[in-house]
Amino acid sequence: MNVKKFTAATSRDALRKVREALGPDAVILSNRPVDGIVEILALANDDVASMASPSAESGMDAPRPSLQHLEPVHAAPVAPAMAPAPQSYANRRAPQPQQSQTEPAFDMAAMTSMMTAAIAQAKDSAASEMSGMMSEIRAMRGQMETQLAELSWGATQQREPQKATMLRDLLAAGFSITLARYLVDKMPAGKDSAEAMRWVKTVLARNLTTMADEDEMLNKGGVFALVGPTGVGKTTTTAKLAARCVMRHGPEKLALITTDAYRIGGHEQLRIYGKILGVMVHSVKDEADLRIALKELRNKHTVLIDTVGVSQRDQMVTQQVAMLSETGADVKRLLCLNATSTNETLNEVVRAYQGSGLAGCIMTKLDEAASIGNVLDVVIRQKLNLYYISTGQRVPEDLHLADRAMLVDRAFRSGRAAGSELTDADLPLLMAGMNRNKQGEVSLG
Ligand SMILES: Nc1nc2c(ncn2[C@@H]2O[C@H](COP(=O)(O)OP(=O)(O)OP(=O)(O)O)[C@@H](O)[C@H]2O)c(=O)[nH]1
Ligand SMILES: [Mg+2]
Repeated sequence: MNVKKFTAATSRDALRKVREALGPDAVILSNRPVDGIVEILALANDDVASMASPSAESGMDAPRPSLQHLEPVHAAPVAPAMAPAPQSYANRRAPQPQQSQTEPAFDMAAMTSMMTAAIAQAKDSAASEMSGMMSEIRAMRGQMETQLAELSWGATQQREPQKATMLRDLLAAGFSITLARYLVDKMPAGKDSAEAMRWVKTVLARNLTTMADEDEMLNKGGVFALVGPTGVGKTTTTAKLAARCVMRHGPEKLALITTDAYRIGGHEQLRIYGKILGVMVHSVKDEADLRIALKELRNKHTVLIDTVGVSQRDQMVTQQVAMLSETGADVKRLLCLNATSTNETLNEVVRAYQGSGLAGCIMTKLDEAASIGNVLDVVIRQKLNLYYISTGQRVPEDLHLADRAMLVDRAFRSGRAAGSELTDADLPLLMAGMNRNKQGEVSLG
């Protein structure tokens, strides 16, 4: 193999020299400016061809650097357009030429490209190592937080066992971990279990807002819409409320509206109740209809709107909220909360139906609920005004005013929810888990 060096003032001149000496098929090994002139290292095409069978020329022991490392033409700062004819590039892919010991520039080029490749590889592996380390650190941090929380709860259990008992009772009653923990954290130390229970019940009852005065509500009247997911008892509760209004003011002062115009027989249920009570039932199908109906009925003392049930996960909820808010009348929305639903579902329901603000809520199906801490929790934390509770299907008997102390008492009497199977050993774990996926904040008075 015979690597030759050519120098000239310009690349064009240097290439011309290469062509003259080695022919048009010469292979350019490097092309770079050196001290203001251009230096080209080139190989005759015949030499490259002979390298295809290196043993014939240089023997088996000769070192064979890969030709890929010897491709400085593109890397060189001189324009590649100046390189020779394309067929010669193909030849540069011929396997393993012998390295010339007499040409130091040859080694430099190989070294440079090897170093560039090595640096790029090192950068890649450093980046992936770093991200691996970061996720390990995160995992370790999570574990440490969990263990610290476990330890801290373990210590609390030892130091103040009545706090742990109280926590278990709250969870057993169906209250959320967030609220249970908040209460236990705030509970003054040194109470025995009876005192602790009294304290918790007092705080819960104090933070449960109920309709201040039914007489005032019934006497004042207005437009009320019962809203909520499907089957929670809106129509039944509307009928119960209608009966209460009729008993107070007679049937003429009341009007009933149903927005259930498209389900087969949708409005029939309310119509039957209306017939029994002697109250007209109006059926509306859209916002325009509702506007007209409310305008016509503006002389009524009370108007009750029974809405069609919409899942809290349905986009229709937003439309319904808008429909009721833009009627021109002051429509107070009362959300029916099914006491048998889970805490998470009820929170979702409130969020979906909140809109620009709910006037209040009605707890339904309390008779069917195994524990009622879940629904009390939502009413307390979302600071909803609890108008009534519904305890059965009978119209009008099964609708009652909400008695705060009675409801809180009942929560602890019947409470056999998820927390009921918890043991002392489970509590630290539960608290630690909660630490990691922090739920909504609580603020009670
Ligand atoms: N046990 C019990 N059942 C109730 C209560 N309230 C309503 N129901 C029953 O629940 C079922 C559904 O009640 P509806 O009043 O039709 O419910 P809705 O919210 O109007 O339902 P949709 O209009 O379909 O969304 C009926 O069988 C009611 O009798 C209650 O407080 N306790
Ligand atoms: Mg209904």
